[in-house]
Amino acid sequence: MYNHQEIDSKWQKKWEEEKVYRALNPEETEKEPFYCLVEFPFPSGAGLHVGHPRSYTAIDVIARKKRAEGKNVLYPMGWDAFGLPTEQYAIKTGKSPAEVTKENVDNFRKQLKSLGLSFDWEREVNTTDPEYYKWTQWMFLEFYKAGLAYVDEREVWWCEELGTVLANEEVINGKSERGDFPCVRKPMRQWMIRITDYAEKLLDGLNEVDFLPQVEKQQRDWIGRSEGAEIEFSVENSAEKIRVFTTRPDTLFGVTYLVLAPEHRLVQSLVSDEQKSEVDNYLVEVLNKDEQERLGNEKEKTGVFLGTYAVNPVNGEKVPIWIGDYVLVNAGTGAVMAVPAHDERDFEFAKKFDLPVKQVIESEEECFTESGVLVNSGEFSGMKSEEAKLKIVEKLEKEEVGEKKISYRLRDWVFSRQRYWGEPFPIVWVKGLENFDLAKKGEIFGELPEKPIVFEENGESWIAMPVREKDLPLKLPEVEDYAPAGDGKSALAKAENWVNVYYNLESGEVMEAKGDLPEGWVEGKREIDTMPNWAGSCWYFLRYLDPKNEKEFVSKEKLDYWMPVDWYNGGMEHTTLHLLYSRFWHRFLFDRGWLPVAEPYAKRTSHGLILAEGGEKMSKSKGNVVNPDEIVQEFGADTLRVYELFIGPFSEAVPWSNNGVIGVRRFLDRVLKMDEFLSNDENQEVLRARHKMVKEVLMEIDEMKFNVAVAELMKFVNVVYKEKKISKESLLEFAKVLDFFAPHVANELAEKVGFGELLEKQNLPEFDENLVIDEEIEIAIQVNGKLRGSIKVSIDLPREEILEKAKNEPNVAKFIEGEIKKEIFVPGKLVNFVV
Ligand code: ANZ
Repeated sequence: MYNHQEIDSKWQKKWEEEKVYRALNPEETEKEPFYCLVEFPFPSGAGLHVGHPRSYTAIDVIARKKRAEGKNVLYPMGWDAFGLPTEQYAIKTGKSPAEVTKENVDNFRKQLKSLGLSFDWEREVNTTDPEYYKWTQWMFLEFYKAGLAYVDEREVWWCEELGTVLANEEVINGKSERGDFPCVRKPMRQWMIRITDYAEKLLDGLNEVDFLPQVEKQQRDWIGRSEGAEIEFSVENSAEKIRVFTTRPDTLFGVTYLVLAPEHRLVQSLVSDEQKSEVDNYLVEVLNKDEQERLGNEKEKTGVFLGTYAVNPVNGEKVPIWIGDYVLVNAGTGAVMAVPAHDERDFEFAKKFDLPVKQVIESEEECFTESGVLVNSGEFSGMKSEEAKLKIVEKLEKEEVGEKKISYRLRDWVFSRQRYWGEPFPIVWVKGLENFDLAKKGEIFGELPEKPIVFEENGESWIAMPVREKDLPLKLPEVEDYAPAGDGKSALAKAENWVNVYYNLESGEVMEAKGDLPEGWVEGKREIDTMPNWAGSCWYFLRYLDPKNEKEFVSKEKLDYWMPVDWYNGGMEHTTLHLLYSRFWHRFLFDRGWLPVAEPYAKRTSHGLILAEGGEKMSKSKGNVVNPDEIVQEFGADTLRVYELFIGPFSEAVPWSNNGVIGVRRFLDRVLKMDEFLSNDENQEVLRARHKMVKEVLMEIDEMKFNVAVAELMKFVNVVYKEKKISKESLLEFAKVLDFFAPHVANELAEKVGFGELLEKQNLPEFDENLVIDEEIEIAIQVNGKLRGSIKVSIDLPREEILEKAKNEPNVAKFIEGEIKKEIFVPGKLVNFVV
């Protein structure tokens, strides 16, 4: 048993002394850059979780291999440290969130350092550092100037009892997680960012990058582009018009009713007197559900008749108008034309409320949702859907009751939080615009939004003015108590000296509102919402390039050298939000001329979760969380590292196993005793096994098959133990590969046989193709006795796998499409399929 504590700290100290993981700046090197990135963690009070190192060790292997290939590797780490849990902890304990964050970060850093990960710690960033969020604020002002930031009323969860706004994850089935009090949806003024303007660019960008297929698909689905039409229905005995969005204008003749979202702005003006009380009752019930509850697929659809009728523009037919919870106010136009014969949601609704079903696409089925040939559709009957879509929309366009339309599922980004622990908006709301000389604004502030951002409250109108760039960062003020101020406002509202200011419209200067309002100044209030913690994580990978730059968020030279990120690994749970937001943010800054490339990440991969022993999710409440510190304490860093790589296919969710951990530790103990077999002459079996191992492992690293790579290392060690002989050269070549996975043990082993340098400074081990191939044989493949191809396989490949490979050989596959009657296998020579 080796002494892991001694060995771990010994090598960690050497790496630090020799700065082997330091990424060189472009002016210091001729080497090509390689930028690999993992999602930086939120430094929670609970410390590191065994899930974190799965991604970190995997990309550490990649980083180490790339260094050995001669690349200048950047592998950085930092902290995404704003957020709710820290604020809540601060509220409970009375400590300031900044203090809590510092403690948590120190702990996380110590934990990560104990794993021997090859991060360049000189580039650490922290989103809560004012020198960092200064630039987040500066970037927000870019959105503001470009007209992509605006304010709007949006619904948030509100808990009367707690007197606070709650985040989605704090509300469970309409009750507060804390205290179990009822919560309601309440509209509040929010900052919004117009990400929807970028829907097309974000889709196009996906063609330029190499993302895991399911990641790319999720991005596309989230943006949700659909082509269709907007169609206008008039309302009987009313001047109102109802616009619907549909992807199936070819089914327009099959409309038997319309459905509006309960929040649709026309509901109150369309409801008939007889239906009014029923509708109002329904609204109370449904408006307190959030989108997820309403959309749940298995959920029974609900709705009520408004008592009024609309007119189908294509045939003048009269159809009833309903409201229903399956129609979302924020999608399309918030109203649908229901075609129960060809849409399942409409069909379900029609069955439940006994509404007519009218077939307009030929089919035997009751509800047929595909394209087809039109029937019962007047002059369009007999046309195919594709043609009818064009023709019907053409007709509607001519009559000015409809038009082609592309709709997106993507919504604008709600960019405010009613929280203390976030970036303050660099915005002052000012009153007294009578004195505002609009002509001068450009001289003082540079660019301002074309349309001023105005907010009306209690009959007063406020306009959003920027804090000057030279006054950034706008720091979070200290407050006594971090609990929300009630009324939906964050604790920032309590910092009155900070909130209430005078604003100088001549110079943009801001000062505390003390004494009488001086001439030339207007009253102002600082924005008391803060940014969501997605903001800081949208651009952290840029700051790593130049973390101490005080003049720019990153220098141009550094951007030109490093960007884009070559390889970004992160959780599948971040595919739709973080990945999309950060691509958007980056693309926007690119359009503003600040960045050299449009897409930030050339490649994106994803890892699976680590589950508890029984296959459940690890969670504090179940008491099944494995603490990585304990594993490192008891077994050493390399055991944890190798175990996390060996645990299973990288992209899949896998359960933890303590036996597995012990097995890995045994393997490492065996490794450290391999010097006992040191011999002057080379054993041919070991030599061959070594070349093969090197070849396979290097390949498997690139394919992220880390578990298979570890198995290759184990296989090699078994051969050495069997032959009881290994040359110094072979042992060092093995150590170089092992260094990617278990760097402490690898360096120790190399030192034991007299190697005087760090393995981290070595080049990639080489392999001799001849020595690898020797172990392979060629197998001829016949179908019905005729030669159709051949495959190369390793000598020890089992029969089943050879047959499988043979069947998949393209030229063979086409001859064996039917049933295979017989498989003839002549070991080492040929396979014959009889079909
Ligand atoms: C009539 C129709 C007939 C439809 C048919 C489909 C099939 P995607 O592709 O997801 O964008 N829809 C439109 N707005 C909606 C809203 N606010 N809430 C819920 N559903 C809405 O879906 C577009 C289709 O979803 C639209 O096309 C509309 O139903 C419905 F045989 O219109 B369709």
